Amino acid sequence: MSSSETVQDIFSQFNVTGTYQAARVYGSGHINDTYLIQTSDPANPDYILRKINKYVFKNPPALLNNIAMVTDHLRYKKEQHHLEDETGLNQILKLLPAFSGNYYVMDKNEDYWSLLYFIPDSKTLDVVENDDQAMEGGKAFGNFIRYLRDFPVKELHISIPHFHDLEKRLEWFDQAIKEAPKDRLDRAGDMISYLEDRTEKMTSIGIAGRKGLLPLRVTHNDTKFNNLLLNQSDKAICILDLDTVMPGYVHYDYGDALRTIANTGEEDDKDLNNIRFNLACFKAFTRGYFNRTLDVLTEKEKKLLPLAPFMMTYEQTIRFLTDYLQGDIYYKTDYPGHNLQRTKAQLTLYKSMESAENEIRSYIYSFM
Ligand code: ADP
Ligand code: GN1
Ligand code: MG
Repeated sequence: MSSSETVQDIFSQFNVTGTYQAARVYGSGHINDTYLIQTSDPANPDYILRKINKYVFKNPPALLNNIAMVTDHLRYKKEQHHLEDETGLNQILKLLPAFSGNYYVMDKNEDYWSLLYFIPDSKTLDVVENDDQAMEGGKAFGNFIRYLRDFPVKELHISIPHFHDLEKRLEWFDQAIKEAPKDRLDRAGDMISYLEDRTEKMTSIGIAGRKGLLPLRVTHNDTKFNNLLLNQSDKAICILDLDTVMPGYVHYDYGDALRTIANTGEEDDKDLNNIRFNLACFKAFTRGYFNRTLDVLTEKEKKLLPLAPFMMTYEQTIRFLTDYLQGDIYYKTDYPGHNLQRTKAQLTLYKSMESAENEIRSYIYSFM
């Protein structure tokens, strides 16, 4: 946004009801800039205005078209099957048009902005508080897979190439290691060799996919818990942050959700002692997920599910460490060394998963 252009100016270019009253920065996302726009008359809705990060998303209009197609499909399913009370589908995000007719406004800096209704009386949580919330997460993200299983997946634009392509991410990681300044490399210490020792196992899902052994589905690809809106009674009412909806494997969504939902600590916890893999939340999430997907998934998909939380936590560790080695160019950070702390926290979670590996596998397989 140029200095002369304000959030209010951007908002005024959308064709919606309500008079602008105030704006404030909202949420704890790491990529985009999110604002809550309050309107003056309580009879009118409030709005969420989002500036899409153009360094991360190279083609925002195509990304918004993905969101429009996927949300239209979910709305159609909801009406056709009377799914008003279905977990996660109580509300479906609705992109709002600008006066131009587009689902975006482009500012003078060529940044793209999109607008949604703000869903009132709701909350998002960075850390799960109890098993019931974890189960809601499982049902909601399971329903996402369920009700998009007949969507023509090839019509989706690839918003971020190689997003969950771990083999490619490992190449970028190697490159970052070669080019990193010595002080940053030293601080990564023995984490690098720990990660390198596990590449073969961690890339096996991606390789099975590449061989055509797994169906490409419409996946959310960013199923962390704060991308799920809960109401005040802890019911999951809306799946948020659809920017990364792309073709993918179910393991991305199942695994990435557990990365936050089954973590007793914060994603970037400063006290690593707070971090453990939470088996009770893992089980509750898995029960909810299977409740909505067991009849949808193939045998091969199910067989590989126990690896998914490992793969996604491992991938996130690699991503945070790559960003640290590259000088913090991708994720928003709150302090120097934030990405290093995130790396340590994710690796701690990964190690805790390793000590629960047998229980993870036997619980998942007990449903088959
Ligand atoms: P980011 O890509 O930066 O993570 P999100 O779309 O996840 O952006 O939005 C950030 C936060 O804003 C969410 O975690 C949630 O708390 C809040 N939020 C986003 N959309 C809505 C909405 N339509 N209604 C209410 N809160 C929302
Ligand atoms: C980012 O936008 P946000 O905060 O929901 C990232 C995810 C990471 C996550 C880690 C487009 O998600 O892939 O898993 O941070 N989104 C993108 O917290 O890179
Ligand atoms: Mg988000």
